[in-house]
Amino acid sequence: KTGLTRALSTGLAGPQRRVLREDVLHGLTRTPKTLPPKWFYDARGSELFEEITRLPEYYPTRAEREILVARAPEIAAATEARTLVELGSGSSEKTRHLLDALTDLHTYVPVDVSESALTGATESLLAERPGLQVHALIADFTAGFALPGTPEPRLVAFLGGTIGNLLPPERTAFFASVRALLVPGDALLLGTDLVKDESTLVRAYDDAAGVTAAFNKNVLSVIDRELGADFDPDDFDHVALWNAEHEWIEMRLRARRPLSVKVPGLDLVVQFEAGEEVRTEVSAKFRQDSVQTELAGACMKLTRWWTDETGRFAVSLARA
Ligand code: AVJ
Repeated sequence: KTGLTRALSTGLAGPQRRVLREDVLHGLTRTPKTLPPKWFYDARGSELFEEITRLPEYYPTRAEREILVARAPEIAAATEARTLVELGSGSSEKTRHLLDALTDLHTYVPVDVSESALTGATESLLAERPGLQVHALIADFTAGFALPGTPEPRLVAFLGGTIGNLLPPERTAFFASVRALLVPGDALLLGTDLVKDESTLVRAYDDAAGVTAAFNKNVLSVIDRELGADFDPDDFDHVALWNAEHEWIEMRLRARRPLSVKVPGLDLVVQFEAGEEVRTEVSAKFRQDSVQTELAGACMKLTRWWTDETGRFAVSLARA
């Protein structure tokens, strides 16, 4: 039996819709305009992301999988985890390598904002691992959250490089709330994409097949559906660029012409000048010293650092 808190539905439930309204109102009335990346992931957006992970240009998923396959036994030996909490679990595909290696595992807690991704992942896991307790949580872990009481030691995994989608102050708050979940013996397993040459990075976020462009524009469809807006995704171009100062990739949507977009759910009309951009995502890239410094800032110690063969991506283990 899973802990899914409510049945499947196509739209957002009350509290989530309220947060979307606040995010869109705040983001589209400021200069420059922004939208938070978490709203990419409705059912369609989650599918598009899965498609991105199979693109030749998008290396992070394969690089991280290589690390997990090679290091899962070491991770299991180092943590002896009885509970695995996975933040932003998505389809939980990469988690299988961990689950297979964690022989003492009693409970798996996938946490995600995407209900559709959670439901699918949970159902297939229950079939594969009978006896494993699964408590799926639909939650925005960037907002801070509590965990069900589960056996220790616990391993909190935050993989995929999703930490890079948080802005620096959000990362600080996130690491503090993770630290607050950990008791002695627990650990954090963190996946981070690494700084590398600009063209490799930009191609990973601007693929030839246009899947990332469709993923980026999907946030407009979410706002259309949930808030009754009349965004036409064809009015925008997908932009991916490397911000060398902050060492992050930015995705933006650039208006092709002057636009006036109605958002009835917010009683709002949003004006765009031709060429005006909305920043929809940052994806920060890290170095070993920046990871270590950020963990230390939240009173955690980096205890292991693994990269793939070519040094594109890292998985870290940290302790309270
Ligand atoms: C896996 C969520 C971190 O930032 O690389 C993929 C999301 N955005 N292509 C990333 C994403 C554009 C992805 N995360």
